[in-house]
Amino acid sequence: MVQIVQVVLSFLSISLPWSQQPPQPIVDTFLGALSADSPQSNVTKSIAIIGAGSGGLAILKTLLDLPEETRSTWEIVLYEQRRDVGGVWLPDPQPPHPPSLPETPLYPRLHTNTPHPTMTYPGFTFPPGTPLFPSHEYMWQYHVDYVAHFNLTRFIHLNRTVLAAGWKGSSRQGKWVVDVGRTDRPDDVEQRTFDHLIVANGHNHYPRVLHWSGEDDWVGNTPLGKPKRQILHSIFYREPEDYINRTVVVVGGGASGRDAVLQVGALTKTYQSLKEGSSPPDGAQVTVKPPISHFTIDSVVFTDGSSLINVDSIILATGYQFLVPFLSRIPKDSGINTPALITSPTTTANSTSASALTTNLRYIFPLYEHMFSLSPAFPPTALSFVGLPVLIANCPSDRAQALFISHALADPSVLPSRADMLARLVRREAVLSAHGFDPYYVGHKMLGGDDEAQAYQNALVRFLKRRGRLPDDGRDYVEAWRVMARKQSSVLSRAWSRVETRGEEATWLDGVETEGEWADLMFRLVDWQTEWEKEHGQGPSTYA
Ligand SMILES: Cc1cc2nc3c(=O)[nH]c(=O)nc-3n(C[C@H](O)[C@H](O)[C@H](O)COP(=O)(O)OP(=O)(O)OC[C@H]3O[C@@H](n4cnc5c(N)ncnc54)[C@H](O)[C@@H]3O)c2cc1C
Ligand SMILES: *[C@@H]1O[C@H](CO)[C@@H](O)[C@H](O)[C@H]1NC(C)=O
Ligand SMILES: *[C@@H]1O[C@H](CO)[C@@H](O)[C@H](O)[C@H]1NC(C)=O
Ligand SMILES: *[C@@H]1O[C@H](CO)[C@@H](O)[C@H](O)[C@H]1NC(C)=O
Ligand SMILES: *[C@@H]1O[C@H](CO)[C@@H](O)[C@H](O)[C@H]1NC(C)=O
Ligand SMILES: CC(=O)N[C@H]1CO[C@H](CO)[C@@H](O)[C@@H]1O
Repeated sequence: MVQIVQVVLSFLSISLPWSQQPPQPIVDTFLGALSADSPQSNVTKSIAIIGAGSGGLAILKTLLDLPEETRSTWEIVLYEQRRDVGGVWLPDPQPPHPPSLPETPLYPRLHTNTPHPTMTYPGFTFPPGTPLFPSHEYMWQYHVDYVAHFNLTRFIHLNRTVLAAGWKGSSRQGKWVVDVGRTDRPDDVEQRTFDHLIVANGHNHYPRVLHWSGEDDWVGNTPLGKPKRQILHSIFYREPEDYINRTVVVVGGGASGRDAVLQVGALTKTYQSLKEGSSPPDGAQVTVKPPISHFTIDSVVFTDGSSLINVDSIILATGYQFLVPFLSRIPKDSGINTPALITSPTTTANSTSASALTTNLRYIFPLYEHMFSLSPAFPPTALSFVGLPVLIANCPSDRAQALFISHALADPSVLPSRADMLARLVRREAVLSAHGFDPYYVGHKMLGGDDEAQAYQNALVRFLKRRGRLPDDGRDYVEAWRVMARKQSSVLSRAWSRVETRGEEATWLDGVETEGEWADLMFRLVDWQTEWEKEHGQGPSTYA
């Protein structure tokens, strides 16, 4: 019996898109024939993943990890609009031309702000010799290596944009109708149906742009002989040299704002406009200003009444918006008349009252555990999201979410009832409110920092272990060394700067290959740096 099943399965694997062998073109021709609604099809479940960044790759790999007998008749397709995998880590082919949005906010001098062993999918390390705080090229290569190592290529359809996706059916059953466009032939749109959509479209693509009164007059009034005034979001930021001879105000103190002031501040007169309670990063050559109040024709005025008349550039490091344009559009000729996602910045709906999935640009709701749609329009497993949490190490969190989603797709009964999921979400929101936070403003941010982020991932995986879906080794999902290294991230950053200053990278990295060895390296570096700082004090300026 077992043998027959295996023979049948290996036969299936020759002709189905998840076959081990075959090159992309063959996969493409089979797709048409195998669409889930074709009568000869043996596909029991069809799943479309949107996006080949950290999140999309994690869910693709994790679905494939399900037991062969569970997923052998599933069709899994990943659509990625860009020319390659890697999401934000894949550089743009050319410099941005505002106002057209670039494909990624990536800038040439980007290094990770956390040590790479903490940024990995568990069990899949960066290659030996990788600097502890690598430049972005290593991050992109890591994603490419992941795809190659786990044989993901044949599921990934590059240069394919999901243009619109609508739900045809009821709150209990139905299908997604999806329009997929080709990047190279925009008029060539294929329509497909799927049982499940998994959205991993990233959330660093739609800038949050602030506006102030008087800004247009200020921009239009460049004094004679001065560089042309500009207000640009940090998504357009590339090289600090672009700002030489300009006086710059960077608005915002998040990761993008910190990098911008460190890089631009070293070359030109730079101000950082910050909310009360924020401070500039260590080592930045900037003057702090409060938030901007408004512009006059020749000056930037701040909320404390002070103003600057010599400013040439404003960099808005003001973050990004949660948008999923293709879910807010209806597929052509589909007979569907309600978009799956309502985009409404001023909505007064809440998770209980919302009649549809809604984004207010900061928060997509109602979602169970930042993943499953609780929209009354379709079943919770019909639509899920990977990668929405903010202030979290993405790859490990994407993998924890992916485990949860995979098992829920394999067996929806693993999920609590819709009413229980909604009750849990409402409870989470109530707890935030009770602590003085507006849950509709906080959105998917892990306010509690690493503690909350790790508890979140541990809970997802523990849930699956308790229900027998994963073997229970009695350990937390987030490994003790990862917890330590996230806590000591800034000590590690100072340690690594000191290693670099001393030119000792090769010595430290020698023989470091396995996950355990990377963990050990970080423990040794923390001890080494802590010891040194006891004697010499902190700070990069004292290393030499
Ligand atoms: C400048 C910058 C620096 C960062 N630095 C760090 C860091 O140091 N440490 C850290 O932990 N995190 C960092 N991050 C966070 C980073 O975004 C995540 O680590 C992670 O890589 C995001 O992966 P993702 O898959 O969620 O999204 P993305 O990487 O954005 O991938 C989404 C993919 O979906 C595709 N897509 C979107 N819409 C469609 C569509 N309609 N059809 C087809 N494809 C579509 C996009 O083309 C993209 O490839 C940084 C982010 C930025 C922007
Ligand atoms: C995707 O498009 C790029 C051009 O933008 C092209 O070079 C590449 O070959 C295409 N890849 C696939 C798999 O179609
Ligand atoms: C990937 O495919 C190769 C060759 O088909 C195979 O040897 C290898 O075991 C596969 N790797 C994984 C992780 O499945
Ligand atoms: C900056 O200004 C100096 C002095 O006016 C000029 O020599 C130099 O070329 C300028 N540099 C750039 C990059 O514009
Ligand atoms: C959600 O909205 C409904 C309808 O406006 C309201 O009755 C309810 O109190 C709101 N719930 C919360 C938690 O604010
Ligand atoms: C390719 C393949 O295995 N096709 C099978 C699909 O399912 C029908 C019956 O459900 C079989 O007769 C086919 O052989």
